[in-house]
Amino acid sequence: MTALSKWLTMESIPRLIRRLAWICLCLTAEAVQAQAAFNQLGYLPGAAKWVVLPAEAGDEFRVMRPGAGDVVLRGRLGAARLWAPAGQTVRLADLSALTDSGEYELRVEGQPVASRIVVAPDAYAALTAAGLKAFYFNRAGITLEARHAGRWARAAGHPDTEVLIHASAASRVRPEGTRIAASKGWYDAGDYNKYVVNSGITVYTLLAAWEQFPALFKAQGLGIPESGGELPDLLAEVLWNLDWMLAMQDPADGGVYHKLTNLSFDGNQMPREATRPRYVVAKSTAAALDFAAVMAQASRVYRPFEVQRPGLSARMREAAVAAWHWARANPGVVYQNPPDVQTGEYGDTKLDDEFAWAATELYLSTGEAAYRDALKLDALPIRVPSWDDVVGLAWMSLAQHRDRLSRADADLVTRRVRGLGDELAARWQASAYRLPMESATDFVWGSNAHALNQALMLIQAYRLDGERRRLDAAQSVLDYVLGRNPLRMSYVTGFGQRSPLHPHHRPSEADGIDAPVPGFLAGGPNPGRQDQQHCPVRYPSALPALAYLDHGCSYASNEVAINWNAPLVYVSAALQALTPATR
Ligand code: G3I
Ligand code: 9MR
Repeated sequence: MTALSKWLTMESIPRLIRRLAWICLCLTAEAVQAQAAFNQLGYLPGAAKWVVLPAEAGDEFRVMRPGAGDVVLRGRLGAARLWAPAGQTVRLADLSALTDSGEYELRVEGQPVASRIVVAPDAYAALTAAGLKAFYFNRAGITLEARHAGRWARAAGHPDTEVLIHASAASRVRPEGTRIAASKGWYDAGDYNKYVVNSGITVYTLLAAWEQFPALFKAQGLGIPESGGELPDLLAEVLWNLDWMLAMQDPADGGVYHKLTNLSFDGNQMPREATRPRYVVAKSTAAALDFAAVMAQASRVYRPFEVQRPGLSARMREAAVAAWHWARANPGVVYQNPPDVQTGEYGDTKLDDEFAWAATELYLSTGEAAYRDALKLDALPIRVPSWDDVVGLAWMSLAQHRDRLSRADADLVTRRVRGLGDELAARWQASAYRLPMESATDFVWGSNAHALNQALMLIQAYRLDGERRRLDAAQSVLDYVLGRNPLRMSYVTGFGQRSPLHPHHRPSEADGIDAPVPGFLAGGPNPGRQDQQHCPVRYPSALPALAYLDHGCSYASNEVAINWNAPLVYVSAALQALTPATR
């Protein structure tokens, strides 16, 4: 046997094809680094339009209509500067003066390839819709019909109508092994489990998008089973998860189970094939408080729909109050996986932020002074939110509902939110890449969502004072996840010229369809590379902004998750709604 045929026998053909594709991808990645990086979906006419070029680019850029010789914009590149997260020296081109809609060619001295730049008044409408539709694609317990899901139609799985009470969750009324129903909800991510803590920030962010931009969402048809029905699509989609969350509360004491899960992660299979028993596991303080916050918020959001959903708003409010009381009586129950449970932990040891957020939402929804008294506003810090640090969400709601606050509180809220906006905008301004993502600690597991949550806080500040640089900085973040990054990746499946093809998402991997389920944001570069030992290929780089692997193995850089898609929807909708038509 020749060496070649021996090698071919050892390597299965599909594996060989995958390897070759991988090599090609790496070569392409090398080549593209020498080109322009820009927002691959396009820019709104009135938006700031930054393009990043390699250090070797010449001094001048020209922009023309494709095929036409006339130069519509001419300018000089900024000085070459090092952007540490990628270890790259780059130059910036400012195309903001390009305010007429259409397609353009960007030509830069010394750069052989022209870049195609799009300016469009509805640049992010399809993205917002697809980002929301991704939640529908991740619904548990429902068949996705072809008329809604297209080629990603699939059979129902995980009905969760008979979930077991795990030993860690046992009570007198519900001993170990009791069966309860806790159906519906969204799968958390690439796995099929459902976690209350992560549902908290996710539901909040989507309902906040509704509270802030109702007109945009009222006009939107997502093509989900509820479309054309009694509720706007966004509220119908979110209710799918709220219904599940309500079932995670123990009616006996108001406590909330931390998660609904298998004992270990399902394999790479479709929902219908994954039939192992599921459990609700231990109550926790974080779950109770996140639940209380979200139910309080939902009770005010769904209140105008009393006719369509009689009693729903009141039920949510009561559920929120009961969970709050449980948390006050059990203030330090930190979740840790019991020894026989190996799925996502979402453990959180710092609970001050959850208490502040829940008190805030309860105060805004009930107006009761006791909740305001529980909120130590003067001493409350403000930070960019994440699943385990939700204090920023309290500030966001307070800013949105300033009219329900005392004058002194309203002034304090304005100062603090603007203060964080100043900090993020200053980082953006000083950055070689025009991004608030600067330090290694920004590039965490789910770094793309961290970037978008920075944008979300910038937008809160912009809504308070209209300072343009805050909006421009938020735009830069969306540009970053849509292609203005050193890998020139649009990190949203199905969107842009180069997007993730192999997200760590069980349906995308197991459905036999080449294209991944669309509209999902990949977690993004993560120098922690916690999955390297489970991957057959190496990460191309350990540098913070380059540590990304478009491979199904890479749950630490290429998974999808509901709490990552929510800020994508929020930021994309906010920029679409807030960006002035002209500069
Ligand atoms: O809390 C420490 C902090 O003190 C320290 O400074 C920092 C330094 O890296 O690390 C912090 O801990 C990190 C933790 O998230 C909290 O942010 C860990 O390093 C990091 O590994 C951990 O990542 C989480 C990951 O699960 C592993 O637990 C992600 O945030 C979280 O998004 C991810 O969530 C998973 C679910 O468990 C299961 N479903 C999929 C989902 C997405 O991958
Ligand atoms: O698929 C799991 C993913 O959803 C989680 O985010 C990740 C971290 O908890 O874990 C993944 O499961 C992996 C497990 O942790 C280790 N063995 C390989 C599994 C993925 O194939």
